[in-house]
Amino acid sequence: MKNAENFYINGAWVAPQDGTRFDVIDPSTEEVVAAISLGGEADTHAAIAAAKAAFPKWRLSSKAERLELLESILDVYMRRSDEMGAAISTEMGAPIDMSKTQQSGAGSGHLKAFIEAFKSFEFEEPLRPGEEDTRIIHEPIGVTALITPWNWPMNQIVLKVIPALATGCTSILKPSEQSPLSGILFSEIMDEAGVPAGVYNMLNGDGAGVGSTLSSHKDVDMVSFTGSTRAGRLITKAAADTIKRVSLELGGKGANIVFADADEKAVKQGIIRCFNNTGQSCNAPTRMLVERSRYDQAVEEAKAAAEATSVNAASESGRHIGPLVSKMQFDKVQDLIQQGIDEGARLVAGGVGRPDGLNRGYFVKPTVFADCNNQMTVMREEIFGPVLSMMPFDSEEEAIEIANDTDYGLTNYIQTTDPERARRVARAVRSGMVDMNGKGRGAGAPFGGMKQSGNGREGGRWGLDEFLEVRAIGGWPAE
Ligand code: TXE
Repeated sequence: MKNAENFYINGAWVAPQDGTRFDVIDPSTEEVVAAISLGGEADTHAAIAAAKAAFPKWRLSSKAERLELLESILDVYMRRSDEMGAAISTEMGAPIDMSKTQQSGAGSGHLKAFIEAFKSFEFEEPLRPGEEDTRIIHEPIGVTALITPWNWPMNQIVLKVIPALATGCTSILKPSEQSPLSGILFSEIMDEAGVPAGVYNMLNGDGAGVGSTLSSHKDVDMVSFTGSTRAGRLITKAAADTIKRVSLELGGKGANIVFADADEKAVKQGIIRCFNNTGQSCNAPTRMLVERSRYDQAVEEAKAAAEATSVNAASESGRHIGPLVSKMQFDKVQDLIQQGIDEGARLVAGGVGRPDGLNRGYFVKPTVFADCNNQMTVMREEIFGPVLSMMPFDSEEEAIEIANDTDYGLTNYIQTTDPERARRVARAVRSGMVDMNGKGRGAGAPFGGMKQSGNGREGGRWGLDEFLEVRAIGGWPAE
């Protein structure tokens, strides 16, 4: 990749001023596939200065001009979408076919949804009909720092960069150091699409260096972050002195409540959903709560589905799950599986160690624990691997109580054929999102969590709102 060691600042690819070298490792082979640079203070300050200088003009750009740019980004993105899928597959281990469809497709899907939301978004409006003399103006917040993770790299990058651009903000993207190749490719797409100099900037770096400098800098008006709850706390603290806006999308520990009357495929679909992307999704349904009369059968179904899940290198085509992203995540997941065993959860599939025949790469066995209780570590911590934890429940009230007994509140799942109960339970569980009976939410629906899962909402018109200040002006002269 030709720009791997450079940063995209002020409309040009520039060599780092005080960067250090960092190896990108293919998690399927553990081999170094590229070298990038991690920026230092001088690089970060240069990116912030470029975004600050570009803001006064970009803030005043017209809606038509911005729409034209968004459409041009979509065109270039679609042309390079397969290349994007390949880059993501190499850097974080998503199987190539899945990466081209789901990983890269998430980026184009969000882009399209933002374009639609943007077209109908009113940046100025009266307070209410008949009160035209109070004008409400939605204005860009200013310079934004966008810090993204490695698990769905393009999903997260598009969810932040595009609304920042569309609302008239300028931005500095810091992709995860674990998945920098897709961020570099995305910056090439932005450049090719004609984004004005300084309006969008990108530099690689780690959290402690570039991430914390961006978070604490007085010229950055907002940080939008997706990643661990741990890093979310550090960012919030680093940002506190400057009173900037901090929008967070953090971890999750979603419950999947399976009632006895659920569709017969509910358990199998729950496993597929939990293991997708090798379990590295903040909204994965990782706690399966099953009504007691169906529980034993569900455990058997889960065991069979886990054993039927194939694991293979990211470069292989076909339907399988790939490795975890890094040695660190591999070690973390192995420890958590061992902890599940030590705390007395019943291991029904998988377990510690690599799957047979895969001696290199960060591969994990698809694992199912049964007979858990909600105090066990495997029920409380976000594991971020292909690990499902199951427990039975006796009543609707108990299921809701278990689902809500968590520090997280991102997504919950409900499986029932009783529409009354579906509505009742959906209202009772405390999470930003609920998916029922295998159906997803529509394009552009708001994505985000409650409690320690975060405080922001991304996607569609809600994603645009995040990057806007709301101003109220009284005595607005009639037009
Ligand atoms: O994430 P980090 P890690 C969860 C998941 C996973 C765990 C650890 O449970 O097992 O986090 O993953 C930047 N200031 N999620 O350690 O550290 C970092 O450079 C500023 C959930 O890889 O949060 C990268 O760009 N930035 C999640 C980004 O944060 C900092 C997605 C994510 O890295 C920083 C990923 C700091 N002090 C992991 N420290 C989700 N919500 O989907 C780190 N970063």
